[in-house]
Amino acid sequence: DYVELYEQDQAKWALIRNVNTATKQSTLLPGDYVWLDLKTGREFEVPIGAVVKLCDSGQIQVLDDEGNEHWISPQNATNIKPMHPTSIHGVEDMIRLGDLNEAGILRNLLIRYREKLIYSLASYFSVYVTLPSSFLTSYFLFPVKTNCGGRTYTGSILVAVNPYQLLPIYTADQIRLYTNKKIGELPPHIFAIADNCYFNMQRNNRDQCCIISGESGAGKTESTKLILQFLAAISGQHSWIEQQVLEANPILEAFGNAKTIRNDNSSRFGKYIDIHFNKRGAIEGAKIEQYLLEKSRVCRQAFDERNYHIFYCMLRGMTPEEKKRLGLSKATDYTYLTTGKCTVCDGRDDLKEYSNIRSAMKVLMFTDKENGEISKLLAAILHMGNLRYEARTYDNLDACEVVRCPHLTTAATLLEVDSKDLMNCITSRTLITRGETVSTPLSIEQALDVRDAFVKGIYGRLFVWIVEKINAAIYKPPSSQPKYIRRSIGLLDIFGFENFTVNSFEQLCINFANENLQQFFVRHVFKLEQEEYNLENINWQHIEFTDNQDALDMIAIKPMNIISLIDEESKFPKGTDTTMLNKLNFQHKLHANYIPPKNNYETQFGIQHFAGVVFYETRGQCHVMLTRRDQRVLLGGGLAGWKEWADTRMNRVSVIVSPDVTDAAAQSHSPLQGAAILVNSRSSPSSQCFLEKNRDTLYGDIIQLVHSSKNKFIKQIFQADVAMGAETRKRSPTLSSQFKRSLELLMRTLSVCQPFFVRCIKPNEYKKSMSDCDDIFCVAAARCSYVICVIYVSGSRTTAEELFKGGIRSDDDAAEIDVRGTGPIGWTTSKDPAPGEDVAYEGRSSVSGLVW
Ligand code: AOV
Ligand code: MG
Repeated sequence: DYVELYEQDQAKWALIRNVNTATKQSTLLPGDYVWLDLKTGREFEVPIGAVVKLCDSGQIQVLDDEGNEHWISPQNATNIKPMHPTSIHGVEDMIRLGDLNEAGILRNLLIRYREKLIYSLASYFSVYVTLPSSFLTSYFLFPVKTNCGGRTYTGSILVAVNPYQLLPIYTADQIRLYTNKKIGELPPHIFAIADNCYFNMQRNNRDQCCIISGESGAGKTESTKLILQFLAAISGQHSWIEQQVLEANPILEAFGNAKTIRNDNSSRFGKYIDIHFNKRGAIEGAKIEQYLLEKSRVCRQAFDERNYHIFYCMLRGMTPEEKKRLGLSKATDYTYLTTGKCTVCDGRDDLKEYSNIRSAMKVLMFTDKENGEISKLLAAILHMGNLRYEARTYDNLDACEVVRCPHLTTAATLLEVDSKDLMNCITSRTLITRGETVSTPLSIEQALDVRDAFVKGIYGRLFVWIVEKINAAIYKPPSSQPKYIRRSIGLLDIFGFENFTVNSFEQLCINFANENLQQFFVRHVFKLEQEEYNLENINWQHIEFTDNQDALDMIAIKPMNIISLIDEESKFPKGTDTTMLNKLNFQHKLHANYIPPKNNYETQFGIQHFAGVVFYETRGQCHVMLTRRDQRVLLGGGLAGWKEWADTRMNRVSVIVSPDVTDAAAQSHSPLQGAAILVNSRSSPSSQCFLEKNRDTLYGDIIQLVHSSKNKFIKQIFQADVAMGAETRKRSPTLSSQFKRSLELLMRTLSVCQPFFVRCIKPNEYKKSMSDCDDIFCVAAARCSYVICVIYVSGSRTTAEELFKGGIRSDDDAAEIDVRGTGPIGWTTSKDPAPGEDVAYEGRSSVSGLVW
């Protein structure tokens, strides 16, 4: 049908085109629709739709889609083109667009969105997209004319634009309406995808999967939940197991989601839910796979972001007695919950959520005892975060002590360890050299790192335990009945492509995952199709497409790939960020997808991903740190917000400049004032750097401490670590190799399924509903969602450098520091301090900055 429609449209279109070229603009009449290419020079520029209002003595007045009027003179006639009839009111399946280009797709999404039609289809049996070297994407039609082997279409991508409001389209009636229909029979809907998954599974006796992608806040998690809801409704009889599968979500979200600047309920982990169906097509169980929880969030959040929901819910929802038992008070009292200066989230009721979480946990068979143990660990984390340190010097070594306070003893009690042992563990480190054990003190910075690593270790393992617990309730091993093979539908809700001001190891992993998915998509839509057509001797026009195989090879597949080099360096005792970067450069500097640092000072490397270039910072975060000899903190002015946080953290001020400094923070804190020295941790031992993040190991002392605990639960979640022994632990798989392996497994699972693709799109950056549709309407988002094969460069590039533009001035003008910067987090002072040097500004009170 599509071919026919396409041909009809083409014929009409050719007619219009001929008429127009023959008579130029004179054919335009009021009421006609046109494309207007305004050439404003904006970054993401595409022609915009407009309607002709007046034609007056050669001039044409038009009203564009954004409501602006323009006068166009015939000289500018090249900027104006008639619109294809299909683009005027929009079409459900974008393959039908006569103007099948970026502008056409975007306008189609826009006008449908304005009518609250958030779903559209992009059938790809005949449309595909290619990305030429120019920025604008061009489109080719793929006319499949001959024998299609009985196929009506190859597949469709569902495009979903986030409505940011509850639409009345998810009712039981709608579920019934969409049950057992062909795609295209009813208006596009997420339920249509779910329905097709289900009936395809039944009809073809094949496993299905649904790959849901899009940038943060675009609606992936909500789409996943809607598909689950649909499947639960059509599969059956409101069984206990169905309810359990549905109730797994609130628990996962409580522990794995958080408010970020992009999404109030952002998933900070990836997940694959495999839903199993029995012979009769009823849900008989499910299995959840989780990927790479963002652990750093437990200790630190960017401005205006929160820690994981569970902490705030717990503090709002627990009874006073429960809180008393755990020594807890309110969210604002905890350092770990306030580094983003935000403890509440509009539109979220933490109190109500807490009771939902608790009841979900009941459904999934968490015992009261287990819940109690989980709360104890969460409380211990909060107490640990409130510990304060004081600097000391022993034998000329930098050392520190934990200031005696109730938090230390409470944390120790909750973890059921000796408080002295706990203190020793986080202020010193045992080294074994030539059979002798020596205890060396840790500096404040190292001590903070060790403590944070411990806390992240606890939370990460707790999360894994929770997922296992859920699986224990919902997963049923396949029955041993010989004839029947159980069928399943898998839903993949993974973190989208990320490109921040400063990107680190996590972004590399996330983007690597997205490269994999893109390759899967490309293979499925283009490569395999072509091979099949060749086999079937179908006459098809050669199509070009952007294959990201090269990038993927460089990142993780070919010998000496980036991940393997990072891994090798992580295992190498003398490896540092610098040696790692050198190896990467040496190996890949000539690769088309690799962008080496411009000079020896730069500490970042770039990768040309399918969705744009991303620069990865190999070094730890850079710090602003400031002390005065009398320990009085000098930061003031615009940094007030950060100061409080820093104050509670330690006597000295340490402000993390990046990547935590967000655009929002920059606005509210600029101009930054206060004496500050931007300190750069060139060879930081900090857990923030690439290699350390990849190693992801805990010191033996910590494991020893856990081993000594009387708390069975913590011992259980650390079981594997304790069992390992020091030597094996050193050789235990790095984070990236684990992640790579789980991705390989995932890709293998997906490759035997029939896939469906859902591309979620975010209409604006403000988490707002219909009224606020970005003027350029998410061109960037559309790209990122690969509706249009993507180029996406994340919006603004606020860097520490810009942030500190104009220099930082101290309260008493003690030192004026000119922060010029070489890279995004580069810095210089009027007198460059060397790492480790204590800089005092002569003749000016007693300001000093410590460089480390
Ligand atoms: P994400 O999963 O794609 O982001 P979500 O699915 O959490 O994004 O969606 C973000 C928010 O958008 C939700 O909390 C809803 O308020 C709203 N929303 C999304 N889809 C719908 C819909 N169909 N109807 C109504 N509201 C919707 V992230 O997890 O951050 O990448 O890591
Ligand atoms: Mg999500």
